[in-house]
Amino acid sequence: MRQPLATLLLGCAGALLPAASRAQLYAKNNYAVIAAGSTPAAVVRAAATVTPSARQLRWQQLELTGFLHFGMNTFTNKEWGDGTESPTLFNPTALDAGQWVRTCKAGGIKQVIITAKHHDGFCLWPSKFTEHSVKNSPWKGGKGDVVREVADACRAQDMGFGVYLSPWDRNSPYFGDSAKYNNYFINQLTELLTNYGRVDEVWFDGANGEGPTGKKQVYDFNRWYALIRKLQPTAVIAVMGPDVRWVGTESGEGRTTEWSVVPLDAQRQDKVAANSQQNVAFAPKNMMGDDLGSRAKIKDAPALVWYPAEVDVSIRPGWFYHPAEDSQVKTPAQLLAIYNSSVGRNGVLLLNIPPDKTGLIKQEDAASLRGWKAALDQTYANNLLKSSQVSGPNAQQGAALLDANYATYWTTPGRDTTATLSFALPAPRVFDVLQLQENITVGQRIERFALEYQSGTEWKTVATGTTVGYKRILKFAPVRAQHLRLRILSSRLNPTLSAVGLYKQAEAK
Ligand code: FUL
Repeated sequence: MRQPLATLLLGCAGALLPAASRAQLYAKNNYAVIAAGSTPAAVVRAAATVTPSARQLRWQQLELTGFLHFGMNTFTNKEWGDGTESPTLFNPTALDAGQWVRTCKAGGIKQVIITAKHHDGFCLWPSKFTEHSVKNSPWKGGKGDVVREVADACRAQDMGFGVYLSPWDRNSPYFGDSAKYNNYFINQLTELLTNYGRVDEVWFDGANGEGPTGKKQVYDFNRWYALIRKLQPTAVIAVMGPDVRWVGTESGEGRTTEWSVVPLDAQRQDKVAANSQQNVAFAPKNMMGDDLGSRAKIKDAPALVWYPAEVDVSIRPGWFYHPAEDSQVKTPAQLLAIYNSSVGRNGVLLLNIPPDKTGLIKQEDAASLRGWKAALDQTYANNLLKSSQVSGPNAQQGAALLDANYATYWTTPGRDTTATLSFALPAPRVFDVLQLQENITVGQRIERFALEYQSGTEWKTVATGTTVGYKRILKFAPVRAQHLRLRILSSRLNPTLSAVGLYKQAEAK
């Protein structure tokens, strides 16, 4: 049964959203309500014209964001604290948020998120609403504010700034007393959203390890979202939020078929929570369904939303710093593989780099980030298609495929669902990476494609893929060729491409 829009859009938690809050939560063309009796073809066309909001587009174009897990767990050497830890344990001796942001920036990261409050409830800022915070720690004589230091460093270094605020709070006496805790949470959010300048991302974790006999807290998400939209209208709200979807794994591997347009059901808070961490014995979670937005998945959806994937993974085995993991920092080559399977699969990578007990990111992590960035820069410095001759439908738009401007793009003249673009290089070249970008400002459309090269009189397949979205990267065994063709084998509406590139992947050292 189809339902009216009012009950659909984030009415999922049970509440009915008034028109004013709906307008605040979603942007125009950010969702599509499917009329009762729509044909499968009409649903597919509707899906092809859902587009990101301005805040989602900005976020997607960052490609690389950083997570800074730092807090009480750093000092107790744990992943999940239980909230009984004494604030006196928090005492970094050399904390330098400037170094955190610089190190992330040197790795190509464009925005960082600080764990302002993790599940143990300890606040990295001197919240007026609890004693469980840095204000009762020996650090800077109780006058310190980690959130401020990170926010200031981001502003000084032209980096985006985000906050992680755990809904699950194992310290707060209000947790489980729903109305009181929601007010407490609103007060904390207000502090974070009003005292630190612009906030670009608010990250709500779905984790909750209370178990069946534990405290039952009903979060008033819609009230939290309305506050964020009012105080920080350009911030994306991630995971337990309407703008950014958790990809479903903490491995760094996104789906090979990743649609940013999915049935609205994917935003149901109870579903997100059920798929999040629930076990106090911490283990990275893996909750990947293979595909969320194919024709089969959307055909009966009452509404579709632009809800893109964020791939979060730690540079170390744990989210927080542990000395025993110094030898297990991911190598530049591992980070490169993660880049290909996250950014290269229509996702944004959220890479966690945890500062240590002194309050600094370790040299091991910084060196890996530098090596990774050098390999990325070297790989993508030279698009081998740059001086090729492009032929096919609307070939006069070929320059748009090869320039560095995302906003300019190629498309077919009609409402085609297939197309072939041919590229003739001045001479044969060796490559092992294909990179494609759709212009998502008009929608995500491509469903299947193949890259082929000419070998004598034959055309041979180099690689095939399904979705493209904001960015798709395919890595394959090196091929030497001069004549290539990109075949779009299926598209929901006339396909668009902002960029096509062939590269030779540099070695990561
Ligand atoms: C999970 C949390 O339980 C982990 O501690 C970590 O913060 C990760 C990013 O999200 O749900």
